[in-house]
Amino acid sequence: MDSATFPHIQGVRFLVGARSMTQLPTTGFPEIAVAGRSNVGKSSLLRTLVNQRSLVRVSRTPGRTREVNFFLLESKDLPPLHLVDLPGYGYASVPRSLREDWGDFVSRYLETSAALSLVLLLIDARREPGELEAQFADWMQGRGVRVQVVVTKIDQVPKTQWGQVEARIRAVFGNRLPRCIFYSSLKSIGNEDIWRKIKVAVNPGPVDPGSGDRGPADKAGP
Ligand SMILES: Nc1nc2c(ncn2[C@@H]2O[C@H](COP(=O)(O)OP(=O)(O)OP(=O)(O)O)[C@@H](O)[C@H]2O)c(=O)[nH]1
Ligand SMILES: [Mg+2]
Repeated sequence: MDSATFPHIQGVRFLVGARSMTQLPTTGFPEIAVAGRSNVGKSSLLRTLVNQRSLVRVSRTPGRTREVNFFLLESKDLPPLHLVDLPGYGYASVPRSLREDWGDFVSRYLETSAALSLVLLLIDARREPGELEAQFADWMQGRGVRVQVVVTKIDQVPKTQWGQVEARIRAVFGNRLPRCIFYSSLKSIGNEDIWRKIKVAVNPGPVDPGSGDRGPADKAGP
């Protein structure tokens, strides 16, 4: 799959910055959400993925994305879908009341959206993945949503150490999740891998046994 030609994007536009359940889009298009700590590179990933520098505001100061931002992506190769930029979590200096507000709404959205097809869970290559990430992945998988770990800012780590980064991720998530994707907005690394996951998530066909994907259909409990 050539990242320059897949998908053939016809249009991407900002739909809404939702702060409450009543503001969520109602079209039912599949949703691809980007989650992770503040400053991990969520907004950067989205604008690199769709190749539109001006699309999503990138933070100069962490904690900048405050709404659940919905973008409509139309392409020749995929059904219309929503890309969803979530507020970062774990940003300590945001006033507690605001954090709780966002938390409530964001949690309710993540818990209840029937259209949520895939969550890209971003982890900074230079940070240890923690309990928050593990809990988040369990929560999403528990409700049948695919989770893909994306290791961001991989340009900051020499290639000889990528194996160690992957081992640290595996130590936290074990085999519950498919292999992580290494990503860099700066160097445009990993876009193809992400599009491949999105394609599978919005067109769930038979599961490729080699892919390590654990979608809702193949997630039989013990
Ligand atoms: N070196 C490097 N820096 C990056 C990369 N992606 C993002 N950054 C930088 O990381 C900072 C945060 O990026 P954002 O995309 O705004 O992060 P975010 O997760 O959306 O942040 P919040 O909206 O605050 O939660 C910015 O200064 C970016 O320039 C990358 O691939 N490599
Ligand atoms: Mg952001």
